[in-house]
Amino acid sequence: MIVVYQFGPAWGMPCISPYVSKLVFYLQLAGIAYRLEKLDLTRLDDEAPRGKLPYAVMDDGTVMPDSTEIINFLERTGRGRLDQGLSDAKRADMLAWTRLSDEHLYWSGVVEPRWRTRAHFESYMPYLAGGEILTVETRDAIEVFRTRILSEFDGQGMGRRAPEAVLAAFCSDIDAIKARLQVAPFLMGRQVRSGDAGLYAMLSHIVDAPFDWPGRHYARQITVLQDYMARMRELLAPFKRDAA
Ligand SMILES: N[C@@H](CCC(=O)N[C@@H](CS)C(=O)NCC(=O)O)C(=O)O
Repeated sequence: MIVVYQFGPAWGMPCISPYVSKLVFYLQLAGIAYRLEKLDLTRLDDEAPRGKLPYAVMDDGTVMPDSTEIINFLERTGRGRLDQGLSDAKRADMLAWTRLSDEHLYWSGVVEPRWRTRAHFESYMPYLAGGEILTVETRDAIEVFRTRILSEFDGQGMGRRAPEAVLAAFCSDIDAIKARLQVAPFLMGRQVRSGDAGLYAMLSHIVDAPFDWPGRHYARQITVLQDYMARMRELLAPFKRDAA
């Protein structure tokens, strides 16, 4: 059984991390057995191979980082078959959408509202503490982690934009996703594929997580997105046990 390391569940999702949620959704859709293990922030650098979650311990004991790398490995080795039959061109398209979601939308749609906005960050802290009481020491450790994430935000470049420019970048990504989903029920067509696990995870972390900001309102009023999310929720409903 694959062991997936995560922070902890929240808001009806398997984890407060969209990348962990993505991997869990993929494993559920692909019918691959897994178990979740909690890892708290203070152990991240010592235990997670790249200091990030998720990472997974595979059946043979191999430790693998990165949601996309784990999914690609499972598909390549035939453990997962969600992408079976996709042409090389379709695979290339799916990779581009995955990069848009993981490497761009994440920063504008998750980090901006959750980590940069002080009031939201205060309400996020208990989740980062894994539901434990917030002691002075825990708060301090979480504040250090915030500085680290905001420095990555800055390094990526999104964090150097003014809030209005972040919102504009966010809305263009959402508009592109809307245009894509207008022509097919799932990201790559009529069938659910591995890319849907990531896209749906990112969208629910934007729409269903309780961080109220203009981007969330923008995404919430798009019917095409709502319909897509409802389709994905229905597919994932039988596995709801791992959600908070
Ligand atoms: N490319 C990685 C991204 C993972 C990632 O950034 N995870 C965040 C949680 S949402 C994290 O652990 N961040 C810690 C850090 O960046 O220091 C993946 O797809 O797994």
